This record gives sequence, C-alpha cells and structure tokens, in this order.
Amino acid sequence: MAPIDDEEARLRVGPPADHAAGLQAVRLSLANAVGQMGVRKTVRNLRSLNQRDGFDCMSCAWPDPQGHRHAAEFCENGAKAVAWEGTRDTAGPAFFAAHSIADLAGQTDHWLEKQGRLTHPMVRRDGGTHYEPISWGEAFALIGAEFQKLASPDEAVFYTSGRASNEAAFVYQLFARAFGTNNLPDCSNMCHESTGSALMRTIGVGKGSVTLEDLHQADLIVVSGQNPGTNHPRMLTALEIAKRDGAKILAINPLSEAGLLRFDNPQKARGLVGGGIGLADRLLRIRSNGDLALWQAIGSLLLQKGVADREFIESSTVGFEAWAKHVAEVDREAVLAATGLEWSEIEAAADMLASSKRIVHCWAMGITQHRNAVATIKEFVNVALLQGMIGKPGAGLCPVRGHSNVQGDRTMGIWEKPPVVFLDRLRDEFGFEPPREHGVDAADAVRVFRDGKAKVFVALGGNFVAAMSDTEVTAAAMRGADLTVQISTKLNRSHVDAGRTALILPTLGRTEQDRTGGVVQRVTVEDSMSAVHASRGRSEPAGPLLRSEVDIICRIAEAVVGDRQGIPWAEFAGDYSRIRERIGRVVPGCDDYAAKVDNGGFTMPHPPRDSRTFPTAEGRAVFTVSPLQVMTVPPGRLVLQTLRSHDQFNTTIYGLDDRYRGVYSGRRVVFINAADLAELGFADGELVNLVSEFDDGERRADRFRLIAYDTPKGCVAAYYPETNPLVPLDSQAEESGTPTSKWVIVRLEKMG
Ligand SMILES: Nc1nc2c(c(=O)[nH]1)N[C@H]1C(S)=C(S)[C@@H](COP(=O)(O)OP(=O)(O)OC[C@H]3O[C@@H](n4cnc5c(=O)[nH]c(N)nc54)[C@H](O)[C@@H]3O)O[C@H]1N2
Ligand SMILES: Nc1nc2c(c(=O)[nH]1)N[C@H]1C(S)=C(S)[C@@H](COP(=O)(O)OP(=O)(O)OC[C@H]3O[C@@H](n4cnc5c(=O)[nH]c(N)nc54)[C@H](O)[C@@H]3O)O[C@H]1N2
Ligand SMILES: [Mo]
Repeated sequence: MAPIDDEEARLRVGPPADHAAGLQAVRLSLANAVGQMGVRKTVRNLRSLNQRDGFDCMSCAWPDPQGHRHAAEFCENGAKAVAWEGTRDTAGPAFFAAHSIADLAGQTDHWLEKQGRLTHPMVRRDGGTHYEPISWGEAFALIGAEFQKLASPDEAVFYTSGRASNEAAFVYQLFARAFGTNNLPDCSNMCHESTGSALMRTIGVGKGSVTLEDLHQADLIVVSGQNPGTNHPRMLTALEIAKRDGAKILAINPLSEAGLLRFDNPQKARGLVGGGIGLADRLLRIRSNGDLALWQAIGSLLLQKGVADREFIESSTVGFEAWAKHVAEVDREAVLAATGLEWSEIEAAADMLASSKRIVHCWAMGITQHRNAVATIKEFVNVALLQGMIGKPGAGLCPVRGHSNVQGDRTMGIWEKPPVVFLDRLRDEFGFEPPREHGVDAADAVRVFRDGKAKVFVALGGNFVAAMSDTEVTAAAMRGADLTVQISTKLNRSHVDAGRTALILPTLGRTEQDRTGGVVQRVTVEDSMSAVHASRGRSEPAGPLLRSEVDIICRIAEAVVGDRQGIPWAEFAGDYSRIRERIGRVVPGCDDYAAKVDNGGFTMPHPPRDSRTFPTAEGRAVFTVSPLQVMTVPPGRLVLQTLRSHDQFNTTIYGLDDRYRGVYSGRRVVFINAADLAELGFADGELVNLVSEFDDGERRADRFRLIAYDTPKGCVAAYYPETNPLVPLDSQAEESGTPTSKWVIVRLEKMG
C-alpha cells in the first residue's frame, strides 16, 4: 500500500471557492506547462490540442465543438494532462538501477509518476530486486514463452484503461480472442458500467443519446453526481452557452462544488476581468445515495401534475402503467430519509422539470458507483421517458464519460461480455471462432489472480492496482501472477505490486508523433457523445526506444499467437489504416470507417437519438420498476464517498492542492459535517484513522485529517486512490459489478 507522504505535514486549509476557472486557471496551467515541457513544446502542444489536425485531449471524454473552435480549445486540467505527459523528466535504466523495487514501494503514488516518462523496456526477473533493461525482442520472446505455459487461454487477463486509441483497442481485443479468451476487463467496469447496464436494458443502446448541440439547445440541464468544474471543465462552456439562451440548471450533489455554482470562462476576454456566469439555478444537497428515492418522488409529482408525453409513451414505450403505479405509491417519509431534503425542495425541482420542454439529464460517478446505481439510472430514464425527453433536439440522456476514449474502446470490443453479433462479425472477417463464454470483469480479475486461477496479466495502460477497490487484496493478487506486462507511459503502483516476472513496456502518448513503420500514423477516438475522429500527436517522443501501443500489441500477438489464424499483425502495425478497414467491416455502426475518419470523422449511429427506435428485446423503450431502497448506516458510522481533487487524473496525482475545496499541500483529508464532528467527539483538524466495515470484516487507512466542511450530515468525503484500501472487493453495484466507491461505511478512530 502507498505510504504516507511527509508533505502531508504542510497541509493548509482555506475556504472553498465559489466559482470555477477564470484568469487564475489560465495562469496556473501555463506556468505549470512551461515548467514541465519548456516554452517551445508548450506552444506546439497546446496549439494542436483538440484542433482538427491535432491530437485529442486525454483528460476527459467531453466532445469538441463541431463548428468554430477556439485557438485554445482546452481547459486547465487538459493543459495539466498534456504537461504531465510532455515532461522533460525521464525514468530510464539509471533510475531503476538506483531504486530497488522495495525502495519504490516506499514511495507515494505522486512521487512514482513524478519521476518522468518511462523510456526503456524493463524487466524484473523472478526473484529480482530491481527492474533491469531488456531489449524489445527479448521482452516479446519472454511473453511468448510465458503464454506457452498456460493451461487454458482463460489463465490470461487483458486489462484496458480508457486512453487507448480505437486502433490499439481493436487489435488488442482481436489478440485476446484469437488467443481464446474474453477476459477483457477495463476501467469502465469501475466507472460507467452501471450506465451501460441501465441504458442497454431501457433504451437498447448503452451510450448517451445527446450531441453537444442538444446541450446548447436544452432549456433544462440536470447535473447529477458530477463535478464538472474539475473533471469536465469544458462542459462548463456548454452549460454557459445553454444558460445564455435561457436554460436552467438543476444540480444534485451532496457538495456545493465550485464548478456547479459559477463559471468564469477563461476562453473569453470577459472571463479575464472576472464576474462570470451563475450556473446552477437550484442545487439539491442530497444525502449520499438519495438519488433513487429523489427520482421516484419526482416521477410521482410529475404524474400528479399530469405531466406526460402520452403520444410518445403510447407509441414507443412499454411498462408505463406498472411504473406509474409504483411511483404513485412512493413513501414520502422514506424519500425524506433517503435524500435528507425538504419536500418543498423536491417539489421545486419537479416544477423545473414540469415547466421545461427540452431536458438533458447528465450524470457521472456520484451515481454510477453505488450499490443500486443501475436502478437509479433506470429511474432517470423513467422520468425522461415520461416526458418524452429522448430522440428530439435539446433533450436526452447524457452520461458524462471519464477517460477520453473509454467509450471508443468499448465500441471496438473491449468488453468481457461481448455481444453475439460482434463475435459473429469478428469470426466472419478473420475466419476463426472467437470464444463465446463471458470473461472476467475488473473485480473478477482480482478474484481469479487471488485464487490462483489466472497467471498472466497484461495491461494496456492504466494503474489497475491503485484504481481497483480493496488495494491490499488487489496488490496481493497481482503479486501472485506469474507474469504482469504493463504497457505504460509513467511509473505507478502497478509496476511495484507486479507479478513474479514483471515487464514495463514504455509507450508513446497521445501528444507524441507516431512514426511506426516509417510513416506518420494517426489514430482515432470516440468521445462521450459518440463522435469519432482522428488524433495525431506532434511532439518528439520522450525517448527513441518508445513504441506505439498498436505496435507493441501486434508484436506481442505475433509472439503469442503468431500466424495461427492468419491475422496479418505486421501489416496492421505498419499501417493503421489497415486496422481501420477491418474496424469498418467488423464493428457495428462503423461502415466505411477508414474513409469517414479521413473525411473529418463521423458520429456513431444511435437509434434512440436518431429515430426514436429502441433496439431492446421489446422493440420499445422500457419503463422499469425498482424497489425503493433506503440505505442506512449503523449508529456512530458514516458513509464515505471517494472522489477526485482538482489536482489529479484518477491515480495520477499532479499535485497536492485542491483549490476549489480550499485544501493545499495535502490529500489525506476527510471532509465532514461539523455536527458529526461534535456528535462523534472529534475536533476540526484532528488526525484520525479510517476503518471501513463490511460483511467480511474491517479495512483500515491511517492518518487522515478531519476538515469541517459543508457536506450533509452522516456523509463524508475523501480522495481516491488513498481510500481504495477501504473499499471491499465484494462491495459492488448490483447488475453492473462496479465497485461502490461512493458508498463505503466507515468509522473514525482516534489516533493512539
Ligand atoms: N481533471 C480530471 N478530469 C477527469 C478525471 C480526473 O481524475 N481528473 N477523471 C476522469 C474520469 S475516468 C471520470 S469517470 C470522470 C469523473 O468525474 P466525476 O464523476 O465528476 O468525478 P468524482 O470526483 O468521482 O465526483 C463525483 C461527484 O459526485 C458527487 N456525489 C457523490 N455521491 C453522490 C450521490 O450519492 N449522489 C449525487 N447526486 N452525487 C454524489 C460528489 O460530491 C462529486 O461531486 O472524470 C474524468 N475527468
Ligand atoms: N475509490 C475509487 N476508485 C476508483 C474511482 C473512484 O472514483 N473512487 N474511479 C474509477 C474510475 S471512474 C476509473 S476510470 C478508474 C481508472 O483506472 P485506470 O484507467 O486504470 O487508472 P489511471 O489512473 O487513469 O491510469 C494512470 C496510468 O496510465 C498510464 N498512461 C497514461 N497515459 C497513457 C497512454 O497514453 N498509454 C498507456 N498505455 N498508458 C498510459 C500511466 O502509466 C499512468 O500511471 O479508477 C476507478 N477507481
Ligand atoms: Mo472513469
């Protein structure tokens, strides 16, 4: 487990901010970028960030405007991500010779990544104390030999983080399936999996149904369980555009996040002199996990008011009567207990919905990472269907994705439960029979290594050990692997808690020029609104030995499956347009893929959005009935949500500040209501240990400082990944299996 940083002693706490971005954000992001990359590289990189012939920002999946783009089409945190990748610092053989793995284990996550870009393939041989250099050729041969030893293809697991390009993802899943397994867990399992589960069942497509234009045209935007000021700052521009045209915003969050309150757009001259625009017209400060109850109550109020798009319900949905009956009987006391809101607040929110004609529902991790997340999302869908808010301009469902290409990776077949049609088309194109049995998701991946049932773990990016729940269990499971192969840009915990034989394969990042095969290659990505386009980095790679993800995967595939299925791996690596041709023939919705991306990109088909047709089993959109659960906490215990600071990208910690929440130089903090402090006998600023309680026992994370904060009583918040040791592996969302990162029952323990 990550040790505790000495810097924590310098922790300072100030008042939280009341608005997001503004001049300060520009100044900070430029100073940071120049500091890490130097002036020339900063100018080159930031100039091509999110531009038509440039590269796609890797900081989130928010779409780019279709028409006019600003010269600076990025946000503070996008600039941070670019600078982090573009840093001049490197961690090569001398670094690894100087630091044993035991030594690295004693460093924080922040320190590990801060060492700079990985430049050489490295290996820790079985029993070794250090990583040592290895040639690419020997690394691929070693992988080939380890795979030979497997008793079954299912002893290998292929993880993907959502930064991989469509081309890399496509060849990766092809490799896994040609080898013979659907063990393709990904970061989506920990992220929007609940969204996919809920939307597949109710509208027949697991993706959001809006375009950026729809947001601009909406007259009400609901933002549930999301902190866009930090995690999707460019979304604030869309909210601003909608607001200027008279839209209202309803935010639902336990915290009054700065980015929900006011936005001072740094892209505009006006932003530079301050002022900005107010965002949320109403902020419901809901208790953790109150959303299912809230939406059932809103549904019942809308029904009482006679709000219903009868025509749409009649022509395009099933299940309305049963749902209407269910929510009409909603228990008001249970709703008040679950939400912690006043009934009048819920009525006011329902009035906002009732008086709106074009509503977009947005949501993120505050919704998906709960035990009943799938039910909650189905409840937004019920209300959207009731009002006919899907498949018309200015209205729809907008799950806001995290990783910049997590949606594209799924489209390309990174899925442990692949649809039959996808496998059939893969078979028809490549002439081999892909495995049909479902593979392991992220949580099951931990279980199969923990139980000795899997031996080889390959990671296409990411930091599985720190990102996954139950850090100690996950780390031990990974240490038990015979071989781990990490295709990475920077050093992280997953290189430290690695298999007996462990490989680090350094790869090019999004910002870097990819000249695999001697030509300039492009890749493609899909954003949160299903728009697909090309991305091409411009910078000189961090080192001459780096290889692209596509190249690395194709070489591994050559070493492991060779030409058994006649798949032309070398041809794919030499010219990515050959991969795009195959994508066009295999992936549903990607016909003429290569040509379309050459012509500037396209938006993936989405039948509910495009034509109000719903490819569900019923052939219609489905109202669903979910029992109202009021999740309770034993006396003296609190509900912990684990979230992101303004200075991190998932497990990548850029710095120790969270300026919007008024926290500086430290991350081991717990935001807690002052009344809870008093009741439980603790003081603001006191150091405590956190103990989580679950059916299977207790878990601990030590030395956190309590900060009195405006969070609902009983609900506390702390940063991930430091709190992942507290999230039990078996605490997962129903149906989707997502770890319940926003619902962990904890008690505070005095420090001895
Ligand atoms: N700069 C930056 N950008 C990022 C990331 C990053 O780490 N840094 N991560 C990327 C990724 S992979 C993702 S998935 C997204 C994550 O984007 P977010 O989902 O915005 O990320 P979190 O920090 O987890 O914030 C969760 C929000 O939900 C609220 N919340 C918690 N519990 C509840 C609840 O029960 N009900 C309601 N209504 N709200 C609740 C929290 O108070 C918080 O505001 O961002 C992406 N973009
Ligand atoms: N407790 C708790 N746990 C959570 C969450 C939470 O809210 N709370 N959120 C969950 C969510 S939403 C997600 S998406 C997951 C994230 O899980 P992951 O995607 O696995 O984690 P990241 O931190 O994004 O991965 C960072 C690493 O990716 C590598 N990397 C960066 N860029 C590239 C690249 O271009 N190519 C390659 N090959 N590697 C690259 C670097 O080595 C870096 O160290 O975490 C989940 N875990
Ligand atoms: Mo995510």
